[in-house]
Amino acid sequence: MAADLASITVLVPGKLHPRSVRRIGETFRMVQLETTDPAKVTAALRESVRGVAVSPALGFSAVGPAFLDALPNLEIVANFGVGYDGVDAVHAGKSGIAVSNTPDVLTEEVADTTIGLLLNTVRELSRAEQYLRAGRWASEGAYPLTAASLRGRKVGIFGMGRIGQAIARRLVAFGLPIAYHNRRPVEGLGYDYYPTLEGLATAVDTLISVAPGGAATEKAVDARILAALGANGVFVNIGRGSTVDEQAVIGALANKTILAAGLDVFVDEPRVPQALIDLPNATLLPHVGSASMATRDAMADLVVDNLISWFRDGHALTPVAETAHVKPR
Ligand code: 8YV
Repeated sequence: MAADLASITVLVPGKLHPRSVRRIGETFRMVQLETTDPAKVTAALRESVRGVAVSPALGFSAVGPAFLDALPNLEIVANFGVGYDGVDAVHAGKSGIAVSNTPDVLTEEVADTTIGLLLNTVRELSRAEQYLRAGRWASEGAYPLTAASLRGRKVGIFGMGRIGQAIARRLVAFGLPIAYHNRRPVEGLGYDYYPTLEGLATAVDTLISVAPGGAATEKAVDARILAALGANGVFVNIGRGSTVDEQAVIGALANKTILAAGLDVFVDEPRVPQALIDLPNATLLPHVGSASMATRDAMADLVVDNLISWFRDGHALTPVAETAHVKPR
């Protein structure tokens, strides 16, 4: 018997990609709420909500235990984004609630952006363009030679998942040696594995963090790691701001403990510390890793396709590991 999707209530708390909102509205009974504050959950929502679609970004309060507990008939939380640190997936898993994310569809885009950010950081492309636009090429002559080059660098990748591997593939084509740190070595991968982040940082001069957020990686890149990277060190973060001690990065850039940093993610987005903005050796992007129209459309579709697959076919398309055991009620 075909599931009557139009009778299933899906709650959208906060802002979500318009394509997801449109498709959820066309497919399900959609209810929108401004926050994930459990106090805003009415008795009617408590009774009816079976799905949630959420994009916990831009200062949006997270999907925490109290919100999940406020929805006793909730079966699935479809998260917009491969990173799902904004959703308490462990609590969801224990409560019999599935969580899905949006892997694969953004992998190559984020890897492309990472290479752009790395090149920009090392060869100062943004600053060189600003120099031209300010008329300084004509008035002062050629832009100064850059202290750094990509040539001869050894790259360490922190977080060798799908995106980390896509970055590594690109850098191999650039002729650079790759090493990595992960909780475990990735089977079948030929790059040098370091069981500690400090060991990796000591062995390389270019560290790219693609690590997911969450308690296990909180402030993993700290003053010690940056010191291990050394004076020729370049640090790039495309993963999550929470994986870095941001004050330590500011200090390391200001004191020249490392040469430069390229950051797409920050601790308290969209707020970026003025001290970071003031540093000429920091290249800063406003979390644009996956932010092309095509890739965001694909992510928006995967959010909705996970909901449809759950309620129609009895499984999520891309469930997260913590809730892989959860089955429909
Ligand atoms: C998005 C991301 O910026 O997928 C992720 O984990 O960080 C990005 O692709 C974010 O999820 C959208 O708000």
